[in-house]
Amino acid sequence: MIEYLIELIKKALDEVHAAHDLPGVEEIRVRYLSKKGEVSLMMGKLRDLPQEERPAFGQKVNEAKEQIEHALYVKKQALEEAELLKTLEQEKIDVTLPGYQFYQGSIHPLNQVIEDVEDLFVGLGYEVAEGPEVENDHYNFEMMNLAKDHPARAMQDSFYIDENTLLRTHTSPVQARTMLLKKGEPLRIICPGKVYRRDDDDPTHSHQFMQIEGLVIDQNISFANLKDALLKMIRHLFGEDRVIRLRPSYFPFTEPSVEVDVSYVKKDGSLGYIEVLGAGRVHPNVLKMGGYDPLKFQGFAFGIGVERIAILKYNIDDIRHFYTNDIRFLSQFKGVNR
Ligand code: 2NL
Repeated sequence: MIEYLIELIKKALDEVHAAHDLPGVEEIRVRYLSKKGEVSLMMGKLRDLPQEERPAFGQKVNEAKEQIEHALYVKKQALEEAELLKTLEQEKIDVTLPGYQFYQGSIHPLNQVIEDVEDLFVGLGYEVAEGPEVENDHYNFEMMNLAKDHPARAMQDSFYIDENTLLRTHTSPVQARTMLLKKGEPLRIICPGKVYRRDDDDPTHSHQFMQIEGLVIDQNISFANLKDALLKMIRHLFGEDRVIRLRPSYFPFTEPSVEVDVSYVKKDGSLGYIEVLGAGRVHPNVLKMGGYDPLKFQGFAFGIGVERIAILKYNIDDIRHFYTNDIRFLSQFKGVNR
């Protein structure tokens, strides 16, 4: 019996050794170690032995079982590792292959200008304020010192929804609303957004365009504070080598008012100026209607056309390019300013 058992172990170990895949290993395990396997059969033979030989033989059968189990375990590990190595070998990726190019959109050039100006002024302590595009006559005109029959209303003819409701002609009504919200507290805000005027569209005019207005109200605000803010904005947008020139002008909501020109170097090397925005000290009537005592508070404000800035910065020949969503135009502004 013992000889047969030793023979059985030897046969089993040889088979395990020769196995070359996992199903083969499993087949050997079933054949030797399952309930009706060869090793269990040997256990069954225990009854045929005389009483005194049984413990020793039982122990031998158990040892046989452990030897075969161990051999199967070692073989299984080796085969699994070999399989993994094979998979890794086959699935090797070529990291030098060029990747897929996904189409990437870009920030609209008008929004790039707006974000650029926001970055500057937020850094200077201003808040960004927004408001509705459909406005009341009261916020759009009355609070900006443009009474019902004011002649300057003609310059800002608009699209009316009814007698008192219109598409805003500037972002000033956002500033009017903010003044009332602040209830006499000092404020520093910029208001970017879409505005509308009744105009015939051509390369330099659009009935809808973008504006950024700025408004500062506090005590001891001088004209020098306005010049400082304007120069910072112009240099941020066009470069640190620029200077500005102020010319007297008129707006109903500021007094005094100025047009602001930015310098540029002409082809012959001489200095030229080009108009970029309007500004001024906030009119006392506007302060009063906004809830500020004009004897205690002063302020300055400016308004800048976003299209005009983008046209000058990027040398664009037709304002309508901004609105026609031609990818050939828009994709030229990828990564500008960032
Ligand atoms: C221009 C001129 C300007 C303002 C806008 C403003 C707003 C308040 C009070 C006073 Cl709440 N002024 N805004 C002031 C001066 C000029 O815009 O030509 N924009 C394109």
